[in-house]
Amino acid sequence: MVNNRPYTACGLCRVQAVLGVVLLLCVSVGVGMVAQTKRDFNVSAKQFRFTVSGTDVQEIRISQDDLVRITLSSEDIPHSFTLPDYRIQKRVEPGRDVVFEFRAERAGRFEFYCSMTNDSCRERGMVGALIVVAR
Ligand SMILES: [Cu+2]
Repeated sequence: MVNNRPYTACGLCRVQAVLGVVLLLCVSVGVGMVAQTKRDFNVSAKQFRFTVSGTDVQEIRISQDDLVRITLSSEDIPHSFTLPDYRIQKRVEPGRDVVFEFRAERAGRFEFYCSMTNDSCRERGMVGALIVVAR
């Protein structure tokens, strides 16, 4: 019996430790799911419009803290996806899609546009908005 005591105590500690780890995992998974809503968009550039996921609206609507993944493509000439408020500047050439991700930490309406100057894309209408709805 005397010999069993340390073993029993140790077993109890182990059970508590396992429960603690399980609890910690549950909490972190739960937090992760709340904070990491993943949103996928296909942004296609063509003189002189952006097409967002097949729609004619040059808008990307998301919620704050979403993890946004954009697949950028061009249908004609080199274009860019420039979103200064999020410090994003991606250049894309036809047939060479660019994929990038960012977390929408700031809520608000932010303008994106094509910054290529040769064809004055921005002036001709390659301007859209990232709309981040506050949680
Ligand atoms: Cu352009």
